[in-house]
Amino acid sequence: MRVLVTLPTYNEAENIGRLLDQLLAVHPGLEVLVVDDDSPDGTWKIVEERAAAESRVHLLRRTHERGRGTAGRDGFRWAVEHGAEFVVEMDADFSHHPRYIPPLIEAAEQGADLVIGSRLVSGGGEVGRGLLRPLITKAANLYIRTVLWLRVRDCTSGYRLYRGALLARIPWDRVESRGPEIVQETLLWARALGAQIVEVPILFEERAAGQSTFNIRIMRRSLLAILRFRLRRFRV
Ligand SMILES: Nc1nc2c(ncn2[C@@H]2O[C@H](COP(=O)(O)OP(=O)(O)OP(=O)(O)O)[C@@H](O)[C@H]2O)c(=O)[nH]1
Ligand SMILES: [Mg+2]
Repeated sequence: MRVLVTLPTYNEAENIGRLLDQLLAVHPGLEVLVVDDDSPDGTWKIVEERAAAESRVHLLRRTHERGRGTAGRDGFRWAVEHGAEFVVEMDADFSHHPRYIPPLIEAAEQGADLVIGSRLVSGGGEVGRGLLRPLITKAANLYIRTVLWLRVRDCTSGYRLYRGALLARIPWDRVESRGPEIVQETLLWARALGAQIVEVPILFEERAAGQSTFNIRIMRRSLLAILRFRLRRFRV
């Protein structure tokens, strides 16, 4: 499998069908894995029907666990088991547009192990999100880069391509994040493994439809997780 796109989903029924159409059209060698936590709105059902008719669509339905972090981890493990060469993880709400997959792949073909779709490099940004959300993005990144000594500009972007060989070396049993802070934790594992990390610009758009899971409690938990990461050892 050359390119696998993993999509953690929770209540994305309004977006998932159209997103799958667009993703399958990006490249004939591209496959998609949806990791759904038994969404009450039936996202998994739409994907299940699609997977029955289309061999490039796969569903991992999790009924005993919920969380953006553990869903991401399970998607990556699936990708490693199935031997994917490149693994793109992205949000399923059209904030991460499929049009950026080709430039992500291009950067990986030039040698990068981890390619970040970045709002904070020249040409990148956020559109349709008012003044506050872009400001939160910038402040969160300033904090994370300072605490964790990271040189990456957009440490909170969840739109990324990982080389499968890099994912295979991450010790998933030691990955602790249950929530969105997994995005920072995988970055720290990648750094510990000596990965070549590059950023390519993306325009992050407001979600197309459905409800956001973002709230103050999640943000506070993520900010605290950063302090815990500072105190942890990421040696492999
Ligand atoms: N499997 C799974 N996916 C989740 C969970 N929480 C969020 N997601 C998915 O993770 C992605 C990002 O979540 P969003 O709710 O868009 O969070 P966000 O992007 O920080 O917030 P907005 O910018 O306001 O949309 C989306 O594809 C969600 O469906 C969860 O508990 N389990
Ligand atoms: Mg979103």
